[in-house]
Amino acid sequence: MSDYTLYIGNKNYSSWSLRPWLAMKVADIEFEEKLILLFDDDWKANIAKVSPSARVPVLTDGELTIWETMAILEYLAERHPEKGLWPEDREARAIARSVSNEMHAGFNALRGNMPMNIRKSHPGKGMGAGVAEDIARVCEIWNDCRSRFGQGGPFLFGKFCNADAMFAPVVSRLTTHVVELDAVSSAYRDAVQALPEMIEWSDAGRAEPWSVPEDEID
Ligand SMILES: N[C@@H](CCC(=O)N[C@@H](CS)C(=O)NCC(=O)O)C(=O)O
Repeated sequence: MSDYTLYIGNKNYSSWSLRPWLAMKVADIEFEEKLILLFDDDWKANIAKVSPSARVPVLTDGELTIWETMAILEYLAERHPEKGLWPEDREARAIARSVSNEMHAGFNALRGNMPMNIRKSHPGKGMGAGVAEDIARVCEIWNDCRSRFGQGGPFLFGKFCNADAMFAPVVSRLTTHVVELDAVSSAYRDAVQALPEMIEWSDAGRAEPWSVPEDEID
């Protein structure tokens, strides 16, 4: 029986929650999942009980509480070295951490203008100021990682790792907004979307009954 509990937000919208959830599922790390509904009447009270930052995701390991997505992914990689959550090769691992942290810290135009909304299709919407530049940089990262490190599989560093978990919500946003991508980037997007665990999350998101006005752009 696992000691892990992962607190997540609504699957249709919660891009940050998707990241550790997907990493744990693909790595086959057992955990209990608890949903905290985003922005409903009890949101603030419920989140305050589990999250020091009042945000999801939060991972608990017994008595230990870990928040912030990168900290959770680093903790999992440290606790489960055999799962390959970071690439084995030192240089590849350094670049995987670089692109993951770049994702974590940036791409504000893309994130603000194209919120994750799995059940919707918004072709042509969301191209606000700075979005094209953010998408170009995402595609540059994907092309660079695929050509330098992607020989062993369809993901950024070949085999699925934390860097793919970090970019999974971007894949979802670009799908919702039907953004045209170069050949390498669209093949990578399709590989992420074809993961059974990504399909499981997306199906669950589509089936959720809740609509969150804060995360809707129309
Ligand atoms: N820097 C945080 C961001 C987490 C975050 O913003 N989560 C959103 C849900 S996807 C949230 O909890 N929003 C609630 C709020 O902003 O009050 C992380 O890396 O985990």
